[in-house]
Amino acid sequence: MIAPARPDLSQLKADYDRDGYVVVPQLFSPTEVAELIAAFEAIHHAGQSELIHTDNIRDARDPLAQWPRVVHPHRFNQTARQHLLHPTVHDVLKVLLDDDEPVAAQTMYYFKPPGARGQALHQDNLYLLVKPGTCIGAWTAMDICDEQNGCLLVVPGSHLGNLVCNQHDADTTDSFTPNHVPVPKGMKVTPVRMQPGDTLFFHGNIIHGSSANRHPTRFRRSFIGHYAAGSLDEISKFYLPLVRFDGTEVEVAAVTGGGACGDTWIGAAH
Ligand SMILES: O=C(O)CCC(=O)C(=O)O
Repeated sequence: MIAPARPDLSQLKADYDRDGYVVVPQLFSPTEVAELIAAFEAIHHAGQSELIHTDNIRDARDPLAQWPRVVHPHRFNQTARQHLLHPTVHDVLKVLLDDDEPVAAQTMYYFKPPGARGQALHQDNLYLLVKPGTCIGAWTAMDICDEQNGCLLVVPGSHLGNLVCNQHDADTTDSFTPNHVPVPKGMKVTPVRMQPGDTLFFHGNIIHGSSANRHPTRFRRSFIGHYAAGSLDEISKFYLPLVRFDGTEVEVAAVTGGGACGDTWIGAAH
């Protein structure tokens, strides 16, 4: 097997600063992808995915009721924790964070089976409330992701704007979240097509989301970590304790409000 080339970190940083996101192809090896898929199949079949989220599920036949996403699996599953702290993810984050040592705040795993609704356009730092605003997501594809099965959508350059608290109603036939952030004038929604093992790094202020999985048979599984610069002052309480890349845990000041990405936002004491 040909080992994936080490990413050109200075080019990644330039692209990330300009667009608010960047994809590192094949950051996770086929073995690592297979380990994650197996771990989350087991979590699903053990019923550990029904943690805290209702996700505006309609009824028991809703694909999201049958395959609920998993939030914070690093708190109870070693495979999730180990991949959250992946050494290459660390190296990329460190460059994107101008050499600040990253800390991990959240893991999520989306199964997104055929027919599942997506997540309307939003900005993650409205949920994490990281201050200063250094929040970064690392979203790794477990399957081929494209427009048919509801790949991630980003609005390049939108990370340079502020958080938009005044949101609009979303189309809840396409999204399990009820609100969306409008696309700023002159900007465009761009689909991010990915292969299994590719990791998309995206800024906490970038407007992003996904549409429903309209493919008749393909899942769109993804493993997601959220991170911040270790010099942060505060974060929403939901994300504490944070985890350093050496595995130790750390507390910082907790902000009221925020919550798991995708939960209806209940407002924060800014
Ligand atoms: O995977 C998706 O459809 C949305 C994920 C997302 O918005 C996020 O990880 O912040």
